Amino acid sequence: MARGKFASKVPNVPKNGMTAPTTEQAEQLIRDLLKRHDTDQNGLLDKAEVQRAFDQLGSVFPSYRAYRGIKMADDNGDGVVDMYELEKLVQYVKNQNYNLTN
Ligand SMILES: [Ca+2]
Ligand SMILES: [Ca+2]
Repeated sequence: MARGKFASKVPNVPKNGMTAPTTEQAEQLIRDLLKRHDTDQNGLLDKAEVQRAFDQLGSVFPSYRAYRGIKMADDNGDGVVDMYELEKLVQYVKNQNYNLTN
């Protein structure tokens, strides 16, 4: 692992000026958070589970975000996010710039 590479990456700096986690850290935080919300542990995130994840992230419209996030990530169109589609949902969440340090 070339650790030095990360130093040249500019992380998303939130407007409040606090130090943001690196992109990789942020993605890992989001991934962990989403997986924790697979409450029935069937390896799939349904809308209710994704909605609770957005709720925890502080989304004002967790229901809307869950709908949009699943629509974007759901490659096979079964209405739930599997662990292969999870990475797309991670990207979606990351692009919303939630404060992940809470
Ligand atoms: Ca589930
Ligand atoms: Ca799917």
